[in-house]
Amino acid sequence: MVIITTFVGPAGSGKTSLVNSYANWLRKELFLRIGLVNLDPGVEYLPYKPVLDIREFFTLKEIMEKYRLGPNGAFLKVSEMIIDYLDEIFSRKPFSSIGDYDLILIDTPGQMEAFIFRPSSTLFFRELEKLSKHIIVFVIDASAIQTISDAVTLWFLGVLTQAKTGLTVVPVINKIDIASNIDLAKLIVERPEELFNLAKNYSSEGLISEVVPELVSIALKTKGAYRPVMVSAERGEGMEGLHFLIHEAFCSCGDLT
Ligand SMILES: Nc1nc2c(ncn2[C@@H]2O[C@H](COP(=O)(O)OP(=O)(O)OP(=O)(O)O)[C@@H](O)[C@H]2O)c(=O)[nH]1
Ligand SMILES: [Mg+2]
Repeated sequence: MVIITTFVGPAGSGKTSLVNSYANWLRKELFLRIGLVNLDPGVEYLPYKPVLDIREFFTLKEIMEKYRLGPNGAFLKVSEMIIDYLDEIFSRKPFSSIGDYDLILIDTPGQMEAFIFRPSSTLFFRELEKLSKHIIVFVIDASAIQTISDAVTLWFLGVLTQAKTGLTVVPVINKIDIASNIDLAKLIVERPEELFNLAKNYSSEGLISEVVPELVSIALKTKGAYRPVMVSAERGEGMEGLHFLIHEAFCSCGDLT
């Protein structure tokens, strides 16, 4: 059964770089057949060659010009247009011939809220589910984590993604080569329970010191028993761990036969 993995995460977290590094690793080390899909109409440069590229249908620039929108408005329009193009998208490779692939990796638009937290992702993922089991890798930028609230809020975005999609969502820490606070970033995937105690003693004033521990306790309830994975997409490090994680998550949300 083909493994379908969608890479989601805040703008610039390294989704595109990770799709590229992971695909290269899978081809080189495991000789697997990989189908790459780019759903980001705003990307100018792609380091990989997609089988399906949303820019064949429209680009962000075209939408901005046609509808006289700024980049964020255009991303919202893109969300609607992905729904309009669903039949077209799913009639193309790799989706039209998934038996030709071992893994399909999907790179998503930079503005995650304009896709994941809109109705379009529900409809898109519903179509994907008809083809195979599907999991989400939530990419967290280690260089964006300096404080406990940075760590907790980024982790929580992944939890919200799980709540919105109902899919298995596994967090992966990227950019470990330039992490600001590597120990804090590590806690998210290694020992998130410890974040609760840290958050309770968080010295920040007011509401935030009450809210952060609450967020941690909610996030802990959704935590799966997955291996901790930290990668550097830039250096191609940690790809084996990422592969085992995806395999494990896939097996636990469906069988591999
Ligand atoms: N140092 C370092 N830089 C990275 C790593 N992964 C990505 N980057 C850099 O981070 C920037 C954003 O990377 P992308 O792969 O485009 O991130 P993205 O999430 O696809 O970005 P959007 O699609 O625009 O949201 C680029 O300059 C990358 O070179 C990493 O592991 N280490
Ligand atoms: Mg990208």
